[in-house]
Amino acid sequence: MRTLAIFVLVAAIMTILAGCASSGSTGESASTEGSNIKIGFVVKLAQEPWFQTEWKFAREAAKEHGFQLIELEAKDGEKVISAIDNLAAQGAQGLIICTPDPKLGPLIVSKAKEYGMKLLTVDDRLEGPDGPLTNVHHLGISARDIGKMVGQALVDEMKSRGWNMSEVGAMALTVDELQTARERIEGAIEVLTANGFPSDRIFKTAWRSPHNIETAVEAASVALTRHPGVKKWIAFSSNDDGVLGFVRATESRGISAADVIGVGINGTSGVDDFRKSNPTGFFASVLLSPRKHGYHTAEMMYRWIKEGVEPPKETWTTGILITRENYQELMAKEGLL
Ligand code: FCA
Repeated sequence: MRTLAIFVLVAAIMTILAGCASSGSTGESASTEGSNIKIGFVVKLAQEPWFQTEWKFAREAAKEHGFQLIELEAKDGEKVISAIDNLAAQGAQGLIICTPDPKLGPLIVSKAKEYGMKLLTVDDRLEGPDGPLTNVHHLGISARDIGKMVGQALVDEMKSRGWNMSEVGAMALTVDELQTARERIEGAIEVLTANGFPSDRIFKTAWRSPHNIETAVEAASVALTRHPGVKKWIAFSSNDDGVLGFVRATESRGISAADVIGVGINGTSGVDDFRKSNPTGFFASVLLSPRKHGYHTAEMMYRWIKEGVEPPKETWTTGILITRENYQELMAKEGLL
């Protein structure tokens, strides 16, 4: 009896150890037998639901085509270097990356070249001293158009609430070092001002890295303190998290959700507010397509390595507006619920 108990215990420990070993820290997904194609997918901020969702779809492509996906996070230049070295050591032939800093462009290009890895950037474009590195294959969003959608959604909702624009404050949490973020903000401002929103009531506030909800709350709180007289707010940023930070900051100051209209971009974080039983100041988001950014990029890289099919130099994706009224249907269509 005692021997049997020890045997069961040892077997249980071995099972646990085997489980730990197979869920290695790089988060590799299973590969089909025989396939030796390995693709690294490096993102700048793994805690952000957007990047989790990109990975999830990339994993689907890996499963379907039978290649190995290696998921890594790189929050700064040093991490980018070690991630690429790590991928090379594992024999990866392709690198898909959303860089933590576009200025790392020349370094990333030369590292990929050194290891003979094919390179595809996603979301954030690499930059050199003279601007975007347009000869690196890239898939990103049509940032200015999506920014315009944000602006239009804000205008429409101000109208439907009967707000007088001259009494409203517009808060923009900005990431000026990132081209796609700049264009999103510019697009929104263009539509707001074209519809008569006073430009001197648009308050831009820098959102520092890491760009998560906490840092957005900090930036927004400071900015709110500077404008105590503003009673009604609209808010926009480069993504959902910036707007969610602003909304949380208004809540902690007791500003009513009825006096806040926030419109985000991504959909993947903002959806949490739509799920709350009472509406918050997070009114809408432009839902992007993480399937295209994750599955499609991984598949393009796979075909490039396997069949020599070069992806298009540039791919620009679009978005659709979601609110708490329609998000379930629209996100389900994207395979997101
Ligand atoms: C940038 C943003 C992300 C997402 C992506 C498409 O990387 O930081 O939140 O919007 O573009």
